[in-house]
Amino acid sequence: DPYASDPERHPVLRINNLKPFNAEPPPEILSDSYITPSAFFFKRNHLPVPQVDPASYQLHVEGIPGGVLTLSLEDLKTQFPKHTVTATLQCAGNRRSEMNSVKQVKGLNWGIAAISNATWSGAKLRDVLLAAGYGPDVAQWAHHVQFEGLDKDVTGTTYGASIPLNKAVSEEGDVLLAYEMNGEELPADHGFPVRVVVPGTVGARNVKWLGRIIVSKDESSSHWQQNDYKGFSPGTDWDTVDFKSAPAIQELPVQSAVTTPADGAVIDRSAGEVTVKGYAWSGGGREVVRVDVSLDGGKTWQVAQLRANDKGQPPEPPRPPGRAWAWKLWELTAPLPPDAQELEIVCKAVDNSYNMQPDTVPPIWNLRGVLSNAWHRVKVTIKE
Ligand code: MTE
Ligand code: MO
Repeated sequence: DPYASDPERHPVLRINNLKPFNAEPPPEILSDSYITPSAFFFKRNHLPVPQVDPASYQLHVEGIPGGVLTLSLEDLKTQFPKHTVTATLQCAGNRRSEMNSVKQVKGLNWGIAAISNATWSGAKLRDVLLAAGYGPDVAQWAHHVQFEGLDKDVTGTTYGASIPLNKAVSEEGDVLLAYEMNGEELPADHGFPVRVVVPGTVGARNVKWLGRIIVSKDESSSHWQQNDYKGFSPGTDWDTVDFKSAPAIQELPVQSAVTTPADGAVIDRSAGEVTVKGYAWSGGGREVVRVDVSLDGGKTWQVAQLRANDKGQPPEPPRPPGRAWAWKLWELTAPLPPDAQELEIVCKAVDNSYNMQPDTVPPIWNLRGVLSNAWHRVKVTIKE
């Protein structure tokens, strides 16, 4: 069993698939803390977790004329300045179950918690590429930076993905070769000893157990870059889909969801009020500037309070424009409407480009169930 050496996991995680391991925390845990503890951070593995010996680990940087740069873990830690970035990771399939309930899609049936927030520390990819000889001459012909994981399928094929070169080399891109998560060495499930963290970019490009970096003219030729993680029209089905016709997902659209109360919860009338909590985030470093909450299915709205810190901790320092990589948690406490027996709680977020979430799923439905970001709706009943 290639999965026999997979690490232990926290029992509270909701398992979507055991081998490979895919799991998300109960939603209310996400809004309990701004920084998601690593044990509760969602886990999305396509393959068995590789066992990597940190003492003999090597990272190869290829594709730049002049040769291959090979770094040990020690080299990565000592030859480059250490940077720390707080960044939210979201799987392209987060909230896929809501698409599934409109019409069947292919993929893991994620709820609303295939998203989490952590602090990541490591070397900047930019610094490593410069050390490998990256310069304006390379920018003439190179367009992408590919990443290969050390996790392999039975045929020996590794997990792989790529990002645009601009994102990788930009001073403002904040792409890390991370060896720490939340102040400790990376857990096995999250890519020990080194993973790429591409802030603002879909989870799939944040390659774990990083083995090779390749500066290239072309995107990664991996299955996950070419024939997966792409968006299509609601009218496209498996007979007509042409994966070459759509770009690989990189930045994700604006997103939010209600983490508590849970769908189907019962609230006592005597409580007099209801507190609604959730998360909101947008891709590409776009900052969430507002979250609107409705208790009546979207007829009337109130503005939620946003928070970018853990209670008792100082708030995250304001991010330069375009570099808001981390989510906002939000909260709204409102009196229970006197006549209602039932509430349909809805949330929607707005980012600083004034992008907003679509109100329903059908117009954004797609056969792979990715990019699911319609208004999130939760029904609760009021007990007299
Ligand atoms: N990297 C490798 N090497 N293998 C993988 O299976 N899964 C990707 C990405 N990086 C994956 C990977 C996907 S689809 C997601 S959503 C994120 O890792 C999940 O990161 P996490 O498990 O740390 O939450
Ligand atoms: Mo993912």
